[in-house]
Amino acid sequence: MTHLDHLLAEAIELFNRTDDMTELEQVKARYLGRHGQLTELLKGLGKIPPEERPAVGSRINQAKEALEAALSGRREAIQEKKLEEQLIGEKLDVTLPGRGTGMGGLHPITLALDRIQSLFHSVGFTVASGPEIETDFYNFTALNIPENHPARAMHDTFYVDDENGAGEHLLRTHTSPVQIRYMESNPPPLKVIAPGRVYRCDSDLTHTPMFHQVEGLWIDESANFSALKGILSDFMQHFFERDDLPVRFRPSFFPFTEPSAEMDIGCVMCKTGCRVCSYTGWLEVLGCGMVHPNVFKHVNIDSQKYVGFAFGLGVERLAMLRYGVNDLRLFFENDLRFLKQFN
Ligand code: 2U9
Repeated sequence: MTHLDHLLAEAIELFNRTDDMTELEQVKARYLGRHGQLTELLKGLGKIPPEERPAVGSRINQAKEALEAALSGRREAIQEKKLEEQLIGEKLDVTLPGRGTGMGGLHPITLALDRIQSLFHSVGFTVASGPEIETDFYNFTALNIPENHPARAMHDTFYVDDENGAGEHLLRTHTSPVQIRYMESNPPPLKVIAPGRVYRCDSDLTHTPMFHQVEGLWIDESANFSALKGILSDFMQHFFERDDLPVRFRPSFFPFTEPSAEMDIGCVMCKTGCRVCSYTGWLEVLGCGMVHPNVFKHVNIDSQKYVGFAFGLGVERLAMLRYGVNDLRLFFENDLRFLKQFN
C-alpha cells in the first residue's frame, strides 16, 4: 500500500467515524485544507523529477477526488440521520384524541337578555335601541319626572361634563328614553321593547352602577290592563318554565305611568319561605302601568285616542332567579369558574 492509499484509507475511516458536521469539516481540513496532507503532497510535486510529475500528480488528484466524493457522501448521510432523528423526536400520532378547544360561551346576562327578547318577540314586540348618553329631556322631562325629583340628583345620576358645563347630558338611568325616541319617529299603534345598559350612582351588595333593563311599551286604541297582565304573566311563566307560576299585581307609583303596579311571582326558590323571598313566598319582578298623559303630550300622541301600557324589569334580578345565582357581583367579576357553568 502506497503512502497515498494509506492517507486515503485513513481519511475515509475518520470521515465515517464522526456523526458531527463540525468535526467532519475539521477532519476534511486535515487532508484538503490549505496545509492539509493531500494539499502538501500536491505542493511537493515541484520537488520530484519532472518525468514523474504527471503520473504522481494524476494519482494525487484522483485521491483528492475520491476524498471529496467520500466527504460529500458522508455529509449527506449525516444530514439524513439528523433529519431522521428529528422526525422520530417530533413524531405525531394523528389518531390521538384532540385536547379540545375552549369553545367560549355567552355571558349569563346575555343569555337572559336573549331569552327575554325572544319571548317578547314571539308576541309581536319589536326591539329598539338608543344612546347610553342621554339628555336631561329624554331621560327625565319627557317621562314626566319633575325638576325636583330625587332621581335627578347628582348622587343618583351620572352627569357627563359638557363643554358649556350646563349638566344637560347624563348616562341614561333607564331605557325609557329609547321609547320616547321611538314614539317620535314611529306613529302608533306600536309594540316595542328596549333592552340595554343603564347607569345609576349606586353600589352595594344588591346594586351595581351599571345594570341591564328591558322596558316595554304597547300603544294602540284598545290596549287594556287585563291584556297587559296576560302578556306579563305569560312571559314570566315561559321565562321560568312554570305553567303554574303564581302571579299578583300590587298598586304602585311611577311618574311616567298612571295607574302603576308592581308584579310579583310566587317564589321560584322555595315552597315554604326562604331568605330570597324574605319568607313572604313572593318575589317582586317588574313594574308596569298605563302611560301617563303627560308623557304622550311630550311626543304629540293624542291621549284621548290612544292608550299605552309600559313595563320595566331588571335583567340581573331575573337572571339571578332563573339561574339560581345568589350574589349579584358574580355577574361582573368574570371568573371563568362561574361563567363556564352557563356553556
Ligand atoms: C315610556 C313610558 C313609561 C317603564 C316602566 C317600570 C314601571 C319599572 C323598574 C323595574 C326594575 C326599573 O330596573 S328597575 O329597577 N321599572 O318599574 N318601568 S313602568 O315605563 C315607561 C317606559 C317608557 C315612554
